[in-house]
Amino acid sequence: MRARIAMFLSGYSCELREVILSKKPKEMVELSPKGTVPVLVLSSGEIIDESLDVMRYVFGRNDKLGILRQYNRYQNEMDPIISLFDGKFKYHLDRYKYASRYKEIDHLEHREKAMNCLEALTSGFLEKSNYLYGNSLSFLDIALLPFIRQYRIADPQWFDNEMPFISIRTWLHNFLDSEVLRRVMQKYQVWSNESTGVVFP
Ligand SMILES: N[C@@H](CCC(=O)N[C@@H](CS)C(=O)NCC(=O)O)C(=O)O
Repeated sequence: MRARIAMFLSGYSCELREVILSKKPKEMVELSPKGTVPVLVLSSGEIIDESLDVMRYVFGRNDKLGILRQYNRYQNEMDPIISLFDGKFKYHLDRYKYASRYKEIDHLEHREKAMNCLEALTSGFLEKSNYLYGNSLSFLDIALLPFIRQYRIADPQWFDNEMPFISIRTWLHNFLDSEVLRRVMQKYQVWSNESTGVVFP
């Protein structure tokens, strides 16, 4: 989702090959053995298979919205928050979200621990705007919102009514209602080596 949002906003286009993670095509794993998405293959053959690197790359090619320029300026502030969410938040999110896979542990404890990470976001811009930096999606919003979306999906009723950080709730709902999300969440036919991908965006 990070990569798709970055492509959509930068206007960088690619051939998109939709995959099912439980049935990864061998062509994907041959190119990127770690078996995670996104995998961006450049025409030079270079592989970029970390979502943040894909974001940096596509915004580096076309930064018409100034998202990379702003990221470069505030990188010292944004990077520790991205690491917190890629690390600690994701760890607790997985254990909260996949309660059945982690039976022996209390998933509510993980909900709470993930929520403590959200507190790191409440002191800045969110109090005044629906975005983390200024008045539009920043690199940091794009990096974090897919995780917050997952966090809500685990228990929407709790997130929408009881989760205590109202500015986070408004921030997410603004994103859920956005044209950007609608465009990047379109469903595509699963790719096979007998089909061609689709042009995205
Ligand atoms: N650090 C990686 C993590 C990517 C990642 O874990 N992606 C998930 C999907 S959101 C995945 O491909 N999981 C592999 C699987 O479920 O088999 C990145 O941000 O690119």
